[in-house]
Amino acid sequence: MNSDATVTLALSKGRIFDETAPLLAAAGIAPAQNPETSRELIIATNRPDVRLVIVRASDVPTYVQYGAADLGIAGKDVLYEHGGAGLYQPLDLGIAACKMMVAVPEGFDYVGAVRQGARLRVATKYLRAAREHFAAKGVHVDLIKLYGSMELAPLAGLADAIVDLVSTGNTLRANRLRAIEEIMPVSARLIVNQAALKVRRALIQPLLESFESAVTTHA
Ligand code: PRT
Ligand code: MG
Repeated sequence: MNSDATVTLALSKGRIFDETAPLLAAAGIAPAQNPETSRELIIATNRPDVRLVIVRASDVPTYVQYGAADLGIAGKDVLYEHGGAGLYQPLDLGIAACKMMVAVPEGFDYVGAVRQGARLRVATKYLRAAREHFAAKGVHVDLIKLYGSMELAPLAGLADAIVDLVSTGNTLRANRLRAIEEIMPVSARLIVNQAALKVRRALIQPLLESFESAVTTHA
């Protein structure tokens, strides 16, 4: 864990940072640099006791789990795959909202294939959520792990179906896919290292409270 006088918050660039910025402002935290344009990965703030570390979205829970960051902001999709060990999840921030869904090509008879007990090939970066979803429904699947552009997999003949996040639905439509089942609603959560919360409660607790009131007033 880092020094007792500083709190480190792990964030990813892009939509998480964009949608967190108003919550940081409401908590009186102003980043010294814009992580979207800066090459620095550790970003100071106007508050000497708060700094940001900029990491890949899927790495946020890992930084917080091991105490390299005290707090972090991560999507429920990412937290579900991580498993949540060592993490306290006190607050749904309600930002970066979308749904994790199963999608298939427009012409694909998913219901018919399932009824016949076909073994479906499903491409996804969300192996755990997908495995549990299909197991609960008794659908036989071979999961294919991808790291990006799941939408391409059915078009290129790699898979029959995908599990991916959907917000506007534009990406699915542009690739002639349709969403057929919702796996879970997704939004970003505040996560806290359990040990850090005990050791640095005096610093962390007020931050939790200002995030909480920022969320309630923005909601
Ligand atoms: O980009 P990188 O591989 O580093 O990581 P990442 O893609 O996980 O990060 P980022 O910044 O893209 O997403 C961070 C978090 O935002 C995710 O973990 C989700 O919790 C949340 N989020 C909310 C989304 C979306 N909405 C979303 N629509 N993440 C991704 N998408 C993608 C989706 O995968 C699909 O490709 O947007 C596309 C669909 O969008 P629509 O609007 O066309 O439906
Ligand atoms: Mg991305």
